[in-house]
Amino acid sequence: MSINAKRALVTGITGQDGSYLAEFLLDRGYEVHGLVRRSSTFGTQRIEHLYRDIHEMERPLVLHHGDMADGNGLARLIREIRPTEVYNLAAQSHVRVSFDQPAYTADVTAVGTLRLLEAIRDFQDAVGYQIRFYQASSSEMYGKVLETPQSESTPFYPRSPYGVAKLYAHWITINYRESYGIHGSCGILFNHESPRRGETFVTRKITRAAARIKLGLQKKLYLGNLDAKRDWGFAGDYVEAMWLMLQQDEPDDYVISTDETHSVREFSEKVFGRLGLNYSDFIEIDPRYFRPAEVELLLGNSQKARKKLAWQPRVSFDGLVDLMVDSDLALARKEQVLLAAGHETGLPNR
Ligand code: NAP
Ligand code: G4F
Repeated sequence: MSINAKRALVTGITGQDGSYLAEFLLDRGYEVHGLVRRSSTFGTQRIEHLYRDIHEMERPLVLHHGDMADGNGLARLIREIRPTEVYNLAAQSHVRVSFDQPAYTADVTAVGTLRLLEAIRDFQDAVGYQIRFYQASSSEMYGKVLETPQSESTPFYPRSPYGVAKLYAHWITINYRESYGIHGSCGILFNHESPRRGETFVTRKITRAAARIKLGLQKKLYLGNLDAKRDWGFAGDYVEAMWLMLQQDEPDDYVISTDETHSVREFSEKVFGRLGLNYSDFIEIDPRYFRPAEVELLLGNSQKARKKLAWQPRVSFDGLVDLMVDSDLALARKEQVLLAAGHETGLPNR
């Protein structure tokens, strides 16, 4: 394989961001390689449309089995693929779950990043060309915020095992940049959502439930803290920022956000309102969804990315609500048809 070809390895390609990034890179002529962990069921729904298209293309999307827990496997893949860019999106990414699985979260999200950096470092030493590396850092690292809005210079105060693991991955990327000249950039991304968002994250949980309630498929929605505030953007806009970071001559760290904040309550009100419903008639509080330590407020300051990368979000808060509600309403309609036809589970293969 030629070094001049644009060849990207994306860990976490089956996730929300991985699927949008794969689309984005394929559109720009990249050969895209994705790391997929083995599962007893199919986990590739979000990229199936891309994978189907490859038979009409010149094999630009290739999936490889691997796991962030397996350093030898990662090193072998780097040697085989010889990527020009690596996007590290793989993580145990659910904050609430990280309180139940702190050691697993640390292994995959923190040490997994170290394993990948080690593989890149060894490869670069042996072959002598530089791989550009993107680390998916998180606004969750700001936790109990020490400054509002949060920028690249705001001190970190993580509030969950996930936040702590992400902070390790963030600093080890900076350390490898400073110690070994790795071209590693960290995107400190604030929450970003889409119709492909996992259904246990709050925005998708709300849009999915509201659409089902509208069609009579569900009666109630159980949530935790409605007062938490987040800076929510659209995932499709945010993957462009990841790519822009790796096109810069010098690696650096950037906050990516909309610079607006809204509460979970406000998001719920908008979603139900758009369906002609009043959220307070359907939402009930379930203490199981509260966290041992909460991040109350996130609000980004993305001026650096806007100036240096010429990046800006295109989808507004209302636009995001519309996108997600429309998509989940269509999904609920399909579910309704399947149920009417006697399928007990509604949507077996969504
Ligand atoms: P996501 O939908 O949860 O996707 C996570 C990806 O990581 C999935 O492809 C998952 O594979 C993979 N993965 C998990 N454990 C793995 C392991 N042990 N080995 C290999 N792959 C593994 O997350 P996302 O929303 O796309 O976020 C992408 C990245 O950005 C994550 O690192 C997340 O922590 C970070 N981030 C997200 C946001 C946000 O608001 N979305 C904000 C800041 C940072 P399976 O499909 O097999 O589960
Ligand atoms: O949607 P969430 O689970 O996202 P959270 O915790 O902010 O984490 C997401 O964004 C991070 C970036 O800051 C990423 F790094 C991370 O990977 C993930 O993508 O929860 C948002 C807020 C929280 O304050 C939570 O307590 O919503 C509150 N919430 C209220 N009820 C709920 C629920 N969250 C969930 N998941 N489920 C509820 O029923």
